[in-house]
Amino acid sequence: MRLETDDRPDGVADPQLRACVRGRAYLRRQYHPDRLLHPLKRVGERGEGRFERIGWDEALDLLAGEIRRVRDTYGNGALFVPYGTGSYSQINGSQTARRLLNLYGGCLGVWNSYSWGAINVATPTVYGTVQTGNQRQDWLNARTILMWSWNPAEMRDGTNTEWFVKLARQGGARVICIDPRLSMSAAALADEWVPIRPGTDAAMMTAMAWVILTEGLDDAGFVRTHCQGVTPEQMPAGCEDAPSWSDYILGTRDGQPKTPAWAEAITGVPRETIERVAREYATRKPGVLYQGYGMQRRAHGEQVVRAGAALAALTGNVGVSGGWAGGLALQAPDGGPHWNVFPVGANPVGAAIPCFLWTEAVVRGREMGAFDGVLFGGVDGGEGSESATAAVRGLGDDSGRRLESDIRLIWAVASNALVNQHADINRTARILRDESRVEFIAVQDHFLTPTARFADLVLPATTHFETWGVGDGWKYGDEVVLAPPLVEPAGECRSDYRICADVAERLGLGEAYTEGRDEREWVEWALERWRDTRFPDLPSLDEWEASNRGVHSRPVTEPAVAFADFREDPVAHPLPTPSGKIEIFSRALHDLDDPRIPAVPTYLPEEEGPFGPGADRYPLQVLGHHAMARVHSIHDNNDWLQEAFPQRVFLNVLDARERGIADGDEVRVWNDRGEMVVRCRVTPRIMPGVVDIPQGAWWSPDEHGIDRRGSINVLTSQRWTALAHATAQHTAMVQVERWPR
Ligand SMILES: Nc1nc2c(c(=O)[nH]1)N[C@H]1C(S)=C(S)[C@@H](COP(=O)(O)OP(=O)(O)OC[C@H]3O[C@@H](n4cnc5c(=O)[nH]c(N)nc54)[C@H](O)[C@@H]3O)O[C@H]1N2
Ligand SMILES: Nc1nc2c(c(=O)[nH]1)N[C@H]1C(S)=C(S)[C@@H](COP(=O)(O)OP(=O)(O)OC[C@H]3O[C@@H](n4cnc5c(=O)[nH]c(N)nc54)[C@H](O)[C@@H]3O)O[C@H]1N2
Ligand SMILES: [Mo]
Repeated sequence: MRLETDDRPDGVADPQLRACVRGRAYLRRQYHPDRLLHPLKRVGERGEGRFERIGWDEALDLLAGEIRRVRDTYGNGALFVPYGTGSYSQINGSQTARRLLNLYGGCLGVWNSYSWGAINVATPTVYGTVQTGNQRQDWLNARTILMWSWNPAEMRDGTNTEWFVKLARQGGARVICIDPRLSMSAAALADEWVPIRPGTDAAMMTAMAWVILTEGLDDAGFVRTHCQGVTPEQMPAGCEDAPSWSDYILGTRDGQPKTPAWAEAITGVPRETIERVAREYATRKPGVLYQGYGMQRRAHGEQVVRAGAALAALTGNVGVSGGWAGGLALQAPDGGPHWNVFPVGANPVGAAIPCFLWTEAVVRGREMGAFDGVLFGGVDGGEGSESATAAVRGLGDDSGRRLESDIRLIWAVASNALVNQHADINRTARILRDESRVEFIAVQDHFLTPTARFADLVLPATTHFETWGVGDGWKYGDEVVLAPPLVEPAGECRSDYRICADVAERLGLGEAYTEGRDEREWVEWALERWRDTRFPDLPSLDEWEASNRGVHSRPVTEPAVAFADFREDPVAHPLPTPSGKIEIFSRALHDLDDPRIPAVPTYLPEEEGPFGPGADRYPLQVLGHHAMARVHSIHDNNDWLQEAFPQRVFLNVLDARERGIADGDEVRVWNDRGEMVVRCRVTPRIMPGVVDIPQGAWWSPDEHGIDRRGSINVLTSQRWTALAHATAQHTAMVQVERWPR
């Protein structure tokens, strides 16, 4: 079989979905000699990776039997399907297992994501919704674009997103990239790179606000009519004495004006640069301050989200064409192509943990309540304003309710987040090895991943080339993508849907699960849903198949602008916030009365950071960016991509010289949580004091437990953010030395 890219006619309203390097290299993965071909049962110790081949009947009996046993012993709340993004097809991936367990009386739910944990919760505290984005075509109207912690040239943020930035720049926008790394985006898309010390962006943003306020560059009219809490006159009733955002910026209460000089010492960005970027953003309007997610996967991730959105409001860039409100920025007005139509059903257990806290739910589930971010009462699922707002409400009010059980059974479908993608791998591995905690682990994947090595039962799944599927454009773009089976399943592989249907049969739920449909009929079912909602012209599946095309799109001729009606008339079209305005001061946060969750956007220093107590032993900040070679851990075993993008520890020339390290040397990277030995790349494309280990390499410990492949999560920590209970994986400090010493 050959793979080709989309070659429909091209244009701004309806661009071709141009294949990325990972897509083009997919055949090497599809026909990989290490594909799982048969069900496997563990024979060695858990995590050791020794298995024996078994038949499908034995495998399905075992899984169904364990689900029943654990349910009967501990209740449905002991069953758990972890976060997993491996499949973006409606009828494959983890939702197929969720549907089954929900029919079987439910399971412990998850909400939020590893991707957008903090931004998903922080955005509604400002705007009341996560649908804060204009459609990308509108970037062509921008005059300034700040790519803040945003790297779309390398990380796929909707197909063609980087192309739209390029077009905007060709049309006259000035583009500035603010990132500790001279990323591919900084190199290829930007006029200027501003390196910044990781975790300090909120300080630079605050100093920009200082410049804008003290030089009178703010849009005072917009602030007066559309915002809450920028100035002391704008405080909500009952909070008149609390500090407003300008009190914080000007230092009227704490005596510290947040000047560019103040921020320079924190961020490492020269004060003149901060002043210039502030003036440019406030005067070269309209402007986009795009908030990437790298900087919110950190200890105080919520603050940087709120600060960036506040800058957009302060400069009146909200609700205008060419502007950008900031925040999570799903497309207005309806969230864009980002839906799950496959019916997982209601979860009778009615409790969902923040996805990042699953190891906590293994160790101390029965102690976990709303203060741990647990949502009770039926709010389940991934992202969304509803769950985010419910979580904030829940923090302040502990009803005394707890989870009914610790996690006792894990069924991981399309997930490498049990081990590889979750933080602090060595800790996770210790927890999973203890069979007195999680009693049964089933993993469904294409390869024996680091997660699958911890399974008691491994089930081989088909790839999206081997079964029916259908997906959408993910976040930006407006299209439905059909994925028909193109090749026969490898070995004995079965689709996720078929596996779940067969387990359902054994639990007496066969008919309830399938409703009489096979994979193809569920695709038809999904198309009908979309035809009734967003894509009225969607062909029938028969017609679509006959056309021999894979993509159905809805051209964007008049790009939507988020909050345009609110901008026009804030009284007639209030925001879904408590005040109806943009809440720079949030009363809901104020009422939490927690210094880690201030009511106005605030720079909070990271405890594990260059100014923190451990910096003498571990002086370097470590990041793991989303790299071109992989989708997380997917493709780590793809030889073409490995050849083009070998895994390296990226290290600045000055840091290397200080340690006697030369380009290409093996280096040891370590902290108290773990260590690795990998080759390094010495480069000026990362700022001094920061090292980058692209996330997603498969954890490969040697006999001493030292990772030999560069799997960053041996170094990251299980710390979560205060408000969202979101992952803070990018906040970690390490030391580096030449290896062998
Ligand atoms: N090729 C590829 N594309 C992907 C993925 C992939 O694995 N591979 N994963 C997809 C998924 S699921 C997601 S959630 C998204 C993730 O998208 P992001 O989270 O936005 O990606 P990251 O690479 O983590 O971070 C973006 C940039 O932020 C920088 N950065 C890190 N910390 C800081 C900081 O403190 N301050 C500043 N200013 N910059 C910082 C990094 O150097 C990086 O260049 O990507 C999606 N697209
Ligand atoms: N340090 C650090 N850690 C991170 C991040 C970071 O920035 N830094 N990013 C985080 C983010 S944003 C995310 S989204 C997570 C991602 O974490 P995961 O969702 O675990 O993502 P993947 O590593 O891509 O693992 C997906 C697995 O699904 C399998 N798979 C693919 N298709 C199918 C299918 O159709 N069926 C089945 N059964 N299996 C399939 C793949 O082989 C792969 O093993 O990682 C998080 N971890
Ligand atoms: Mo993600």
